Amino acid sequence: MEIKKIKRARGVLTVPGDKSISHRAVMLGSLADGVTEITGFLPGADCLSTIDCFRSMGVEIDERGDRVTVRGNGTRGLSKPEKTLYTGNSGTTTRLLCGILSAQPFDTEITGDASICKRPMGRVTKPLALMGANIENEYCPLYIHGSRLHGIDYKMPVASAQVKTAIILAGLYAEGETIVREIEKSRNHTELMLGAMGADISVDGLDITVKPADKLSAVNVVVPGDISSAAFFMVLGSIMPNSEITIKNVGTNPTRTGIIDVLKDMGADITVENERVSAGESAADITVRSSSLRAVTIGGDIIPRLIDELPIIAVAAVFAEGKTVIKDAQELKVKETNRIRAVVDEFKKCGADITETDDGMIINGDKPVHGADFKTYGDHRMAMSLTVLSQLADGVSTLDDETCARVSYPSFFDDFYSLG
Ligand code: SPQ
Repeated sequence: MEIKKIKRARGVLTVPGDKSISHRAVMLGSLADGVTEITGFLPGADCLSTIDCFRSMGVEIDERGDRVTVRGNGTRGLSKPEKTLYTGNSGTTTRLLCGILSAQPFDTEITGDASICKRPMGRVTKPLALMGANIENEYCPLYIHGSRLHGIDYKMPVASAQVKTAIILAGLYAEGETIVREIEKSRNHTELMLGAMGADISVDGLDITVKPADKLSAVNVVVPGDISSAAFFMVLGSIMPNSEITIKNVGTNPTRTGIIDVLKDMGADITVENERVSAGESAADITVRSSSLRAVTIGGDIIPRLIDELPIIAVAAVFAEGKTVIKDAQELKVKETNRIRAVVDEFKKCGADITETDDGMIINGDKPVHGADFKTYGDHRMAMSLTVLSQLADGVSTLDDETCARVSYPSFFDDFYSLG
């Protein structure tokens, strides 16, 4: 597909619901007693995979675009699926399911697409095995034999919300208390939602303690817009001359707002207004106007707060004056594709001065860049980052496969072209 150029980037947008919160609302709603009404749900391919998996286990879920009703079966009410659970492209679905399924009184199989089959699952199966879980394989397909679990005290080797959440979910079923100790704070949507549903969960700095739960109480979930989707427009609006983009109702949970901090450090003109909080999740309207960006160094404990935004932050760095260093981001290698290698290889095609490092990349910005024929590697965040890069580069660019954007942002191209 050729990326058509928009003449300006001005307007007001609402991005679709937060992917991480949408997954958790379906999963925890399925395990709760009562009816969970979800508004602002993300009807992207990944969250639809989560719905399919829970339907296969007997949960009644009515999906009407961004409104979803989940009639929970209770913590002990899932039934054995008739066939292998298919998680598509979704790491979140696959890893979080491992935590829940390892404690069920039945066996299950999980698999996903070619990308999922290459993503490491040992990071969840190993701590779950310490709890007594019996999961065959460290890559999909996974064979999960339902087992009796016991609590553990686990220090996480990586900063990962998916690993943390898989252990917490297993902890709901385990005998005794489960403690997860993070090395850096990762997104905390699970902790907030479980707390709202009445689970006995407490957080002390980087340590989370969860006790077994016989019952979770359904709550209605209002999902804010996904800051990871808003990020594409925050970067576009910062760089394109004469831009002014307002993105309404964006989730601003502090475990997710690293992109705002970094863009502000780069000199971006960003305002965050009308902040409000619902069930512990904050949301606000974000306005971004054109500015001149300067290079920064990004590393350390901010990385988990912006891990999914690093490809679009790399686009910002291409147009920023000076040398941007992204470090401590080796987790990017195990996403939908190796996002360090993919960003470096693709950005080089348009003339960007970018070098791969062991744990990130170095970008010498503010050099002329031209259009190119880009590959997305079937990765939604690559497709959308390359679209913004194509818009800002001189000349014509194409993407080999833009359809993967629907994993997290089905209306991305409509919203993008609506600005021009
Ligand atoms: O679900 P999936 O495929 O892992 O999606 C990604 C993404 O870019 O959308 C990562 F590839 O987001 C993860 C994120 O990187 C979603 C997530 C979550 O909802 O818990 C946590 C992060 O992953 P991790 O490995 O750091 O826990």
